Parts: sequence; C-alpha cells; structure tokens
Amino acid sequence: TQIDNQRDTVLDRQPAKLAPPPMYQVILLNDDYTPMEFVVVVLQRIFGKSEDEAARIMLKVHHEGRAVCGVYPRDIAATRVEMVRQMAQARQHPLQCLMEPAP
Ligand code: TYC
Repeated sequence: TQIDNQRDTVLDRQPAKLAPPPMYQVILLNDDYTPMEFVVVVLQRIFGKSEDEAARIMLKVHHEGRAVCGVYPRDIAATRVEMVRQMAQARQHPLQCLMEPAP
C-alpha cells in the first residue's frame, strides 16, 4: 500500500551505521605564570600522556602559544576542559584550556 511504501522509505533513510560523533580538540594556552611542571602533571593526569609526551606538549604550548592535548567527542572534551580549569583554580594558576571543533 501507499502507507507501507512511505514507511519503508522512512526506514530506508536510516544509515546502516551511525555517523561518527563530531570531534573536538582540547587546547592548552600559554601564560607567563603557570609552572611548567604543573602543566606536565595536568597532561599526565587528565589526558593520559606519558611524562615525555606531556613535556613535549607543554614545551610546544610554551614556545608556540597553544597546542592540542587531545581530540574527543563533545562531552568528553568538555569534561576534560572543566577538569583542567578545576586543577588550575585549586592551585591558583592562570592556566587556560578550551575546546574547538576538530577541522
Ligand atoms: N610559560 C609557562 C612558564 O614559563 C609554562 C607554561 C606552559 C604555561 C604551558 C602554560 O599551557 C602552558 N612557566
């Protein structure tokens, strides 16, 4: 029937697999006051980096002004941004963290 055909058309519009979620880069910004060692610890604790990788990212921020710490679905990125802000606030460091849509 016409109704059945309309229903099938709607069902057929569903993709076979879900599209991957939009991804967001979590970015650390440089400042003149946050200790390097604190930034390294943040990258290890919140982003699961090794000490060497954390030091590499910290130095990239220090020299270039910003660097990507990780790329995640929106809610995970937002949670990690908030965790960085809480860690920085707890130690009274001005460390800034933000998220941007991944290109
Ligand atoms: N520029 C800071 C200093 O010289 C170190 C630093 C690195 C701060 C990375 C923030 O996201 C940052 N102590």
